[in-house]
Amino acid sequence: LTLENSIRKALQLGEFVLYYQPQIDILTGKIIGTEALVRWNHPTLGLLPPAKFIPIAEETGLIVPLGEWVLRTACLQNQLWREKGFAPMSVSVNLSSRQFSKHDLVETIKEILLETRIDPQYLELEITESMTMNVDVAIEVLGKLKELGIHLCIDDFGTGYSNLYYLKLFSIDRLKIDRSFVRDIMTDSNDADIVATIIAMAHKMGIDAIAEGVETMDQLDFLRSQNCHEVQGFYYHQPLPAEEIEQLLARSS
Ligand code: G
Ligand code: G
Ligand code: MN
Ligand code: NA
Repeated sequence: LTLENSIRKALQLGEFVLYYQPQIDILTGKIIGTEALVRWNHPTLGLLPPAKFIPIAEETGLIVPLGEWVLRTACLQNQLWREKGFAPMSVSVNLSSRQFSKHDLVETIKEILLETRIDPQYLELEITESMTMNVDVAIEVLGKLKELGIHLCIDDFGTGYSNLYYLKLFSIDRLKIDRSFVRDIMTDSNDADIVATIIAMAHKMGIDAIAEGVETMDQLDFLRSQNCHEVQGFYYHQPLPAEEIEQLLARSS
């Protein structure tokens, strides 16, 4: 069996699973959202990280059905938590450029919103600047997605070459500061300056900033001092299965 066929079969057999990494408001300590991160619960190889199958899924186009499954599952789970009475929180879903070139992305998302009854403002799509997409198509598609009321986030902010161009072109709600900058905040003054400047720029533009890869209290203190109050990282939580997120929510409510 080729890896391509294995992925196709795994989709049919329901072997993919979503983990969710909490996003925390450091002022309240509360979970304000999660990022959905896919894993493959492989029958013989165990739990496989995205790096093992997303690149092939992208090459073969299987990212389209897989991505649709991720979107539907993440929205359904988020709405389920809402209906169980937990405080509303957002769910962020990573999008590959291949999903953009597929013309019915907007229709698919419309269907998923209706079907899962998630309030669109609680769905955030994470796009990266490395996404090699046609700018005209992107403007059109992202514009239509915004009209649906969902939110857009630039992932890995700072690592691509056209970050600022994206901010200019698209109506972005949030940017996620790449963890490579956060990692060395305390030891590299260039990284500290870059992070501080990204946060200030975001605020000036009315865009939220979230820092990813936060692992230490020092990093947290620095971010707080720069008025960045949304963080994601091992300092708080690793990506967790839905059941464990639910336990966290139950404990904090
Ligand atoms: O889960 P992990 O922490 O190993 O994630 C590694 C990367 O895999 C993430 O940075 C993200 O870009 C990618 N990834 C995870 N889940 C998805 C998904 O559902 N779709 C796409 N396109 N990428 C994902
Ligand atoms: O940004 P992207 O969508 O690529 O990223 C999510 C990835 O980042 C996941 O693979 C997740 O496991 C990883 N991650 C999340 N928090 C941390 C952290 O605090 N430190 C490190 N090193 N990686 C993290
Ligand atoms: Mn991401
Ligand atoms: Na990232």
